[in-house]
Amino acid sequence: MKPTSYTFQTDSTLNAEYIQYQTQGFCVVDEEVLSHSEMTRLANGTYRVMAGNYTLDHPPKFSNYQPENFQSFQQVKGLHLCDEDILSILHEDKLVRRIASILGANSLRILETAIFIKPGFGDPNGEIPWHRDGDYMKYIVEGMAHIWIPLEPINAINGTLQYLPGTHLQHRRIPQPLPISEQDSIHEEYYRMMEKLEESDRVEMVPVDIPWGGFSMHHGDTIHGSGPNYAPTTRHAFAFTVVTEDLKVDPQGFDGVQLGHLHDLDDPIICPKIL
Ligand SMILES: O=C(O)CCC(=O)C(=O)O
Repeated sequence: MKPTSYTFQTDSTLNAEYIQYQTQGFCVVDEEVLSHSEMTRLANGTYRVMAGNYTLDHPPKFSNYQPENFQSFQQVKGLHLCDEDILSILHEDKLVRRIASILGANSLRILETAIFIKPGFGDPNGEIPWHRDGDYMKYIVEGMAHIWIPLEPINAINGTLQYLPGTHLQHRRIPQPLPISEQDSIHEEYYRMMEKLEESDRVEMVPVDIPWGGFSMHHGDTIHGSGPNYAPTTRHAFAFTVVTEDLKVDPQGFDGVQLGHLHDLDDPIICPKIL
């Protein structure tokens, strides 16, 4: 099956986004929810943290970022603890209410924040292999979602996120991707997974187009990844994880991220309430 470029139309009734999220396991908001000045503040706050300048006097929880490394995918986590502007943008009413409406949630708390830095010039080391976030966070059983805000307008050329729709649903939980370290490339792995399936069970690979100020959201069990960035510039995407009032935890569940989330859930500074 040939991958196709795909952009969801945002319906004027927000309920359509809720249905899309429930049935596809992701939702793309391809319109300016955050304004030009809010995006500038979010981007500048992120670049400040990457440069080691923390307006909230706190370093990130995790970072493998090295400014001289233009060849591999890098990430920094826990940015809302470091920068005032980042924290304030994540409280923006328009953003928070849109996320809540997509999830059908009444209350939201931030569990984690991250910046994903992808090198340009089509470097294959910039690829993010197919994975389910939930596989690394088995201690969250229910009530979690991931929001991905590209800091540059993004599409299939500059390393956008790609989803395999419907793969969050229990009866569609095939195919399981190979472990990240064993995948050759997202295209090869996609064809390997799909060829195991009957034609009617195969799913499209969906690269998302998002303008500046828009975002995408995915369920913890939705398979996703991202391809190379062919632009001559580095690609930056800000992401954050929220938990809702439906949160259910399993303290014995596998913790592949080891950032102390279970311990911090009731800490209003580390996991602030945004709705
Ligand atoms: O930024 C990327 O390319 C990958 C991000 C990702 O895997 C995620 O937000 O869960």
